[in-house]
Amino acid sequence: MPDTVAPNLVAAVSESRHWDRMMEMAAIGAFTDADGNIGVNRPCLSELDRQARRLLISYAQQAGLPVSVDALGNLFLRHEGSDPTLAPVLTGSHMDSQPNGGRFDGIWGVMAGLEAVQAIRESGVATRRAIEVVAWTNEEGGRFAPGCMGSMAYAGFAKPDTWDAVTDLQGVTVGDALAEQHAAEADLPRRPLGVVDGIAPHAYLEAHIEQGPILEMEGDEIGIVTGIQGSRWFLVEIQGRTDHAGTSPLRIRRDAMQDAVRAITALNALMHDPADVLRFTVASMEVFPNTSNTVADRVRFTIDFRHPDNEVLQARGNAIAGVIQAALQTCRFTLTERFHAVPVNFQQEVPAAVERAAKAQGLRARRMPSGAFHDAQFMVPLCPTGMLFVPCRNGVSHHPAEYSTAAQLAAGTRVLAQALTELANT
Ligand code: HGY
Ligand code: MN
Ligand code: MN
Repeated sequence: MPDTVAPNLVAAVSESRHWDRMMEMAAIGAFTDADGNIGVNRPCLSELDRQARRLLISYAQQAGLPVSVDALGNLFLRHEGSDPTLAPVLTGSHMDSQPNGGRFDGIWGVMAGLEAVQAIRESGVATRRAIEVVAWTNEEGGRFAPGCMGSMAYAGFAKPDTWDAVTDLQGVTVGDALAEQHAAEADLPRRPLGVVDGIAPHAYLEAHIEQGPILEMEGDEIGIVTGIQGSRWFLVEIQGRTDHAGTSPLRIRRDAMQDAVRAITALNALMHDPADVLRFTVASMEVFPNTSNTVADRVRFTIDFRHPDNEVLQARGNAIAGVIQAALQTCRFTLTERFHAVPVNFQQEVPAAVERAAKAQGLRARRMPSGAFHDAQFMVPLCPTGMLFVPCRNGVSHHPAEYSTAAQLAAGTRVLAQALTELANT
């Protein structure tokens, strides 16, 4: 597509309709925090998730988009192209949120895809290829670890039943939660999981809030995402013995809490990076039996480790077990790797289409990597893949204060609509 704006397409993107729908969606799982911020807690495969999906389906029906769902619960809205023999272009993101999440992470990419496709249809702009808007199951990994289950299974990184036995904190398994979802959505047409008859998508473009401060700080309106850093998740369990806090001498204790502190301190040293590029986070911990006057016999904690350089990601990640072993004084431990996403660089086609659309629409755009992982990470081996970002206030995300304006979301959606149109006509 030449570097020109498709004026009727850009005009067909409705800022007010898009914002109103975003706020209607944000009401599902909404809560207000102590500072008055409105957040969202919408776990994957929950009743709230199903309410949000039903609302999305109602919007799709208004727009004339048939829906379908696959074995992992990935939900697809389809806009037919003029040539059904051609592979479709995919766009979308996720609808599940963090437990203390915001109103824009993930869901904006799904709603922007819907608004972009609806604008394409209302503007009469023709596309040779179909465009499918997808809502991926469990991107966050908050309720069930790991994240990106739906996109990993779709792209063939894992078999669909890989996580069936994984449980949430209430002991519900992924298998049971998925079965409940399928039963509640039995009216939706089922589609095969993943690439069918070898026909991979022609391209994948995901719209997402930046979740960082760069665009806002630099006064840019669109992020042309060049790639995504690598992420590795681990679960560590330190195993000791319970004892009475008042009677057991320290010299005989096998205190899982004390050894967990030693292990985390040693891991901080392993993960030290003066350049502050490496990301190392321990943010979830369970203590057993978790009473003040009984020595802990088990402590479970999570590791979220990220880096853009795969050599560092592999070397430091593979050193974790030895560092923990050396740090423990009286306990044993187990280490389970739950997520492993290598760094990806997007092929040039999709970022170039985003850049052309942003330029044609007179928007300030910058090329930048993503610190957050996304479903797009797993689409790269399948097809030309890319993402576009819009700014979010103070770069805040995974928090109720997460915020982007109606104008920012509409600008991102107009770029998405134009880039999707170009990709669907190549
Ligand atoms: O954790 C992440 O990077 C993503 O926001 N789920
Ligand atoms: Mn996200
Ligand atoms: Mn997120």
